[in-house]
Amino acid sequence: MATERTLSIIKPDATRRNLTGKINAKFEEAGLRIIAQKRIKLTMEQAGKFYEVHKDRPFYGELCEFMASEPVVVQVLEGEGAIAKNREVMGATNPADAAAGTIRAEFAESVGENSVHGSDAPETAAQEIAYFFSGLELVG
Ligand code: RTP
Ligand code: MG
Repeated sequence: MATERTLSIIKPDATRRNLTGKINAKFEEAGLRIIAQKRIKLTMEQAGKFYEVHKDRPFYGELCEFMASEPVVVQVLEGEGAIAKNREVMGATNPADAAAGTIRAEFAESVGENSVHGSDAPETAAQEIAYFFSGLELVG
């Protein structure tokens, strides 16, 4: 399997509870290397553009407000099959369905406030990484 990069976001419910270190430990234990990372506060406009794919879903407004409510940590994870591996470590969107030991099973508060985001495919990973990071910030 090829080395990949994926975009991860530690969401406001997790940064608020000081869970960044515990979540990063899960990534690193799974063999994902954090090759870029920064803490930022999204505007509503930036959150809306990031989640534009969901703009017609009923939860879109709530999702954007949540993502812009408090700081997030955006990061790039690198490793063998990083996109799928990250989603495995994250667990299912709804923490009630997430496998034991996953980030969402351990830390998520609800289906909306679910602690982490991870890209879902190579094309979206490339777009999402470019949304937050310049090439010079990616030190593999
Ligand atoms: P993400 O994009 O954040 O990594 O999460 P995901 O792929 O597991 O889930 P997705 O379907 O892409 O949904 C994006 C985010 O929208 C919020 N959501 N709320 N209230 C709801 O029913 C609902 N459904 C989704 C979650 O924050 C989800 O992660
Ligand atoms: Mg998604």
